[in-house]
Amino acid sequence: MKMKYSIVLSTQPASFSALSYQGKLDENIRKIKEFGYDGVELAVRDPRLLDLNSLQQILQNYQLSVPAIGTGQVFGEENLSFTNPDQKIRQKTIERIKTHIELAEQLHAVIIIGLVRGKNAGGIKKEQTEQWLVEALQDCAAFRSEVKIAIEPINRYETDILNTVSDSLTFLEKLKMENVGLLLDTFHMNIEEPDFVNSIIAAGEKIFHFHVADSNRWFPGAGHINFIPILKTLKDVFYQGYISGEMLPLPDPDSSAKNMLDYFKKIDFQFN
Ligand code: LER
Ligand code: MN
Repeated sequence: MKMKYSIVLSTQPASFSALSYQGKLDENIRKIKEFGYDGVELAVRDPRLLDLNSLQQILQNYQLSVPAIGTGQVFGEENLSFTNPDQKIRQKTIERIKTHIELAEQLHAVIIIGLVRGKNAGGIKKEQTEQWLVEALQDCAAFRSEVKIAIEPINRYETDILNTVSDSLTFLEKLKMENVGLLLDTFHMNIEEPDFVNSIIAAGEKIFHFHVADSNRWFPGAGHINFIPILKTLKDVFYQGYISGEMLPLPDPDSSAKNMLDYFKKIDFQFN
């Protein structure tokens, strides 16, 4: 089985550092295609600012799909989250994410729930925070049951809600929504998981999307993560989705993008 690869492009300039490309959709999507990627993951702050027709035209011209849509900028740039103690902000966040879900429906993409879940706020019980998160995700998941939503376990330095695969799987059991699964990211896994292989096996068919970056968040091959067992285990659990590069654009965006694909080409042939 040939793995499919994608890389992150932010549809607008943003402050998050692990973005390979920002803006200039036509030019950047053309490059991503030329490098040999199968898809482009879009990071979108506000879908209403996107010209969907022209985006679809560009995607069609270069024959690239959109495996996933990132939503972290909703929190990073606007401080909106599902667990803000202010009910109006929680509601505004749900409404915004529903516009992402409508976009995902058009593009057949998975919706990523990363930092938009927020953080535990001072003076609020953790059970309350979790309940707000459950309610928000149930609302969003029921809005379009055919759109998959992927919760990303994120390392402890970025949030204190759902850091590990194990906690996130327990959370999914509470949520009871078939169209909600997980996004595993090797950068976060390297910090939080006891073992890459066992965590991928535990998540199994709940893995809806997969981010890669090496231990230093550079392209795979630039740090000390061993991607060979990771790739092998994704194949063993019959992962059908994309391997998506969410990495620092270093030493420069194009070298990083090319190096990631060269690296995976080198290790992927071993399993075919
Ligand atoms: C987003 O996919 C991610 O991995 C987080 O580090 C966002 O800060
Ligand atoms: Mn990620």
